[in-house]
Amino acid sequence: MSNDAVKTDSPDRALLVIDIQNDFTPGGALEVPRGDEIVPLVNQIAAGFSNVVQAQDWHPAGHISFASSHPGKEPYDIIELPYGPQVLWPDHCIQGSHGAEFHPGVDLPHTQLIVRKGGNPLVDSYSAFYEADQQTTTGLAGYLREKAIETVYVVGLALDFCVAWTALHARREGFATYVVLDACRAIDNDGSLENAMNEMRRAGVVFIESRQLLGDA
Ligand code: VGL
Ligand code: ZN
Repeated sequence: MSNDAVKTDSPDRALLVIDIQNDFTPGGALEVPRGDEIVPLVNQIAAGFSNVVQAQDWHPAGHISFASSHPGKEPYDIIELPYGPQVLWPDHCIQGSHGAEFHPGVDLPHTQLIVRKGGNPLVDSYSAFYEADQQTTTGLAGYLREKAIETVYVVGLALDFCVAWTALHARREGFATYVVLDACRAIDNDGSLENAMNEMRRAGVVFIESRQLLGDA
């Protein structure tokens, strides 16, 4: 590792690994194009961190974000819910299903905390910090603060949904926030990627590439 690599193993830094689950990788119910490609890189990045948190999308059957819960609606339609607009998705990441399991290539034995989200049948939760009502907390910010973590690095799926919302909420909670772009893949539905990138930039999220962490730049 060269001297200019970031010291990711310092105790005030955490890696947040978002939703690398079977349903978000090719062959899954809500596949993110080339979502599986990031798995070896994420393993390699994570090996340098002493603090690793994983997020796991974890919905009950019949979840409000599923198009199948809304007669006449199709996946990717957008509806208005009490907490705002909701993209409707294929049924995915149902609690206890194979699709909800982490991708078999994910090798993160030192993960300290797994945050399951999306369990409220009536509220979606892209972010690992807050449900889509922007109020109901998962407890993650408190966990990170109790561990005196100041900086988070975010990787995973999907860049334009769960990674972006997690990064935005990390900023809102006052964490220095980096998104490692080559360790993410996007759904990119109807401008979602460009919008997410703009929102993250506006919020002060910093975009980096994995070589800045791995030290082979
Ligand atoms: C996600 C859509 C629905 C994600 C989760 O992990 O980005 N996207 N649920
Ligand atoms: Zn979901």
